[in-house]
Amino acid sequence: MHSFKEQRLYIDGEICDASSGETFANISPATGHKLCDVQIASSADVDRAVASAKNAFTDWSQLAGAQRGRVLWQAAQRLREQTDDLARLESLDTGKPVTEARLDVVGAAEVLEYFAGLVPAIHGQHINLGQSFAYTRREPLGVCAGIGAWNFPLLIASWKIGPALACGNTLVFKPSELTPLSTLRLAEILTSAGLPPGGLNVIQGPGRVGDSLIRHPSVAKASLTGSVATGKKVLNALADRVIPVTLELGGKSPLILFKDCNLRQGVTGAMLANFYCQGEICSNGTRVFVEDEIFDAFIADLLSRIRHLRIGNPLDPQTQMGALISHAHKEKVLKYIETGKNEGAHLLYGGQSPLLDAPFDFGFFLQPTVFTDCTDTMTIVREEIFGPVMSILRFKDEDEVIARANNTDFGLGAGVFTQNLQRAHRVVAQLQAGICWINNHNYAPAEIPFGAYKQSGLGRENGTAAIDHYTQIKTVYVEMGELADYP
Ligand code: TXE
Repeated sequence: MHSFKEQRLYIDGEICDASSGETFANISPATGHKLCDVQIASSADVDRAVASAKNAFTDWSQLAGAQRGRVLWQAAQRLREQTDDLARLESLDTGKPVTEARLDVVGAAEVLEYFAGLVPAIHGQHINLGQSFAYTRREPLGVCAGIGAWNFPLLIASWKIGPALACGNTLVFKPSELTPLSTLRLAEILTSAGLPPGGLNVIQGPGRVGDSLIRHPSVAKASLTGSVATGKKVLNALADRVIPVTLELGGKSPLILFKDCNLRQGVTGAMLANFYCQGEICSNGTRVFVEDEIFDAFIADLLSRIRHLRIGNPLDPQTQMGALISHAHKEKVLKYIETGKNEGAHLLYGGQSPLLDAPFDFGFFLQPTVFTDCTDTMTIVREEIFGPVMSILRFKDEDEVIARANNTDFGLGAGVFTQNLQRAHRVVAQLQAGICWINNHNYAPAEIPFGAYKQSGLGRENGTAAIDHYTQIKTVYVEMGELADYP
């Protein structure tokens, strides 16, 4: 059985004790056993973390961009060197398959490399006004607060830490209380790569710790990945001080398979969009719209492949589906499955805990689950489940499916599978989603902006768009003529 020593906070370039005297238990999703206790930050610890980041900001923000880039690049190389170790840690903490966790570590390194390369290109504009002129300076914001979710702890942290540090900000980060481990390691790596003490501080604890962090008067920006409900609370909390915010929230994304798609690819896309990471992905295509003519063939291919998904020990490189994050979350997903049945959807596959040997018999595993005979008004079709539950819906024509796909308050992702080039672009142009995929789903490399329409979020992460959200523009007007006498 795996266990770790009690985990602490990371402030001012070193691991340190919290002053609250309180801890919480960090549970292994795969076995239900305790991995370790984690110290909870007190409000004095939050103060200390923010003060340290504020102190570090003065020097860090004034470094030449290329110097900041070198630190990020170095950190990325150390992440790469420690891929096996970090992937194992992330897999133990999240319950996800270690092969997927490896891709997360590499993805985090790629994000830091991307922003390392981008730093020297962060600049303002020169605006010619005839005789006079103006210019803009892109200035950092100050101390940023990052708050993470539990599905991609390391990747989510790097999506916030990479651009924030590149732009000259410093950060205090609170990982999800369900996955506290990997961000501490990332902080140590950044320090060893040359980030000055206080450049990144990590505090631990439940939502109330995140709340006191974002409300701290010295915090200049907040970035949250989490549920829509928490996003609304964060927006409200920041309204008083009118500070900028980036929100990556939940979704109920449509994935549309037209009759002219490559069906084998479409089924692969639908499976990845529902069962990768046990279905715990905000942009998952959980409303799978299949055109009438290919419906039966789609179901046949899906059923022939779904039974081969290997569920079990997340540390086994053969495993393709691990455990859900917690007992409470699994119960929530099971409740949705019951609701689906009660509201008249047909449970085509799964819906139960797989039979696994000890020690995984106490883990939070769930079979991949598929519903057919779904309607747009059913709870399982409207609400985000955040588990391996696919709802399949039939459609007859393009206009109909676009209207149905858009009929939701969420607006994070959307996928379209078709081999008709004009149809693909015509349809995505009408979909109300921040990120659309043609003949793929969920792929999000560092180079492309990721974010949402409607209630799924605000702002963009990654791509050059992220720079806009971690800098503020100062306009400087320069008078080159003489002011006329007044009065
Ligand atoms: O999220 P929470 P949870 C969605 C998904 C999932 C649901 C619940 O629908 O079922 O969220 O997951 C911190 N002020 N996503 O419970 O509660 C909290 O401590 C400041 C989508 O983990 O929103 C944690 O660090 N911070 C998501 C983080 O916010 C607060 C991935 C997220 O917690 C806070 C994961 C407060 N008032 C879940 N309350 C995605 N978009 O990928 C909580 N927190």
